[in-house]
Amino acid sequence: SDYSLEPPRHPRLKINAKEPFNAEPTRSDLITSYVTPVEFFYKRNHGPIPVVDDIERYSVSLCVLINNSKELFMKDIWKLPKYTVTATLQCAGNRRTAMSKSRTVKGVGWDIAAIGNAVWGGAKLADVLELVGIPYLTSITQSGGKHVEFVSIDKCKEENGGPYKASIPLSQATNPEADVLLAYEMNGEPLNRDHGYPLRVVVPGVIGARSVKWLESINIIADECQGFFMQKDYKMFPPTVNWDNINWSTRRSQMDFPVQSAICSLEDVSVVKHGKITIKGYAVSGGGRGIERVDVSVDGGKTWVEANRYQKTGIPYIADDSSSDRWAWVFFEAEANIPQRAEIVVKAVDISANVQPESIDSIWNLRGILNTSWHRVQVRVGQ
Ligand code: MTE
Ligand code: MO
Repeated sequence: SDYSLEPPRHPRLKINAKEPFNAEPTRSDLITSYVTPVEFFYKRNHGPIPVVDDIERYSVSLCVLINNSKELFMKDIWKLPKYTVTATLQCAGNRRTAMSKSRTVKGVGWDIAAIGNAVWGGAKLADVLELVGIPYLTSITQSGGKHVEFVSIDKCKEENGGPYKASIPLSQATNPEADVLLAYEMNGEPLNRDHGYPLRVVVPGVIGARSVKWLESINIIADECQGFFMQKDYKMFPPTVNWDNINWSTRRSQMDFPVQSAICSLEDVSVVKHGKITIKGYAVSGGGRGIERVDVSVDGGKTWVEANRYQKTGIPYIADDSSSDRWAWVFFEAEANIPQRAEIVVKAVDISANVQPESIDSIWNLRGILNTSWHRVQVRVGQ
């Protein structure tokens, strides 16, 4: 593996691991805009960033049956109707550092910014599959295909030097409403190398791990992808499971992410001026479930007030409204007078009335994924 050809990155990113490169923006950089600037979008890699320098020759092989594959060039993909989908990508490991403070977990440490919201541009996977004879809303092909596997051109050590890969159900891939994209643009610009140039998958509402970057091939297969990141990682275990008694096959590959929120206008411990403070952050849920409510407490969770929610500045957010972005986070904002010292807490509720769990211990798991416990910060009034 070779890290001599890594792209340039913004100096203000916080580097959690250098090789492979894993970095997140500061809390305040994360909430400066609803659409996360590419330079402040978290970067989560498992190997060196591949170099694709001949875009004319680059192609993705689409394999419907063994011995029946079609090469798709960028010009073929550019010809399909172009969609833009505003979708939040969140790593399952977001907020892992806090979980590891409760009990040690394995994995790259992340604060609360392994998440970002972008306007992805590209072709719908459902349209690409239609090109090769798989109609919309197919859950099983004639030859028994039920999953769509995405294989990358990168190389990672977890796959013993092989490529990163993942799969999603065929029913989701062929559902145009699921908005699964083969994206070539991010925020109106061609994807950059860190985020999957020239072509990546974006699976809205699902943990970031399934949005495979730097596509090499797409395969219709009978069973779920057997790669490391589907079978030996990114699964949610109960708190009793440890590295001696783990049985990976007993659990599902995580797909949708649960309801999440975090305060970004304050650090874990902050000193603030006397008077009113503004509490700001993000809330999002998986599976296209909108955010119904965001509750903020300034007394450690004894009493709560409801925060204002918005996507576009100035317009109150209403879940499921035709003007809201279904796959995207909401920003929340609340003002509060705080006593000398306070523990500020946030929790969100999605449209299915799913709520975030109060404690980390109740959801602790050995890989430290899906830490969606109430987010707490401490403030003290100073000068
Ligand atoms: N795709 C490839 N090929 N290699 C990777 O290491 N990481 C995955 C996913 N797709 C990964 C990948 C994970 S775990 C996440 S969270 C997202 O990409 C991160 O996407 P980003 O770096 O564009 O934010
Ligand atoms: Mo991830």
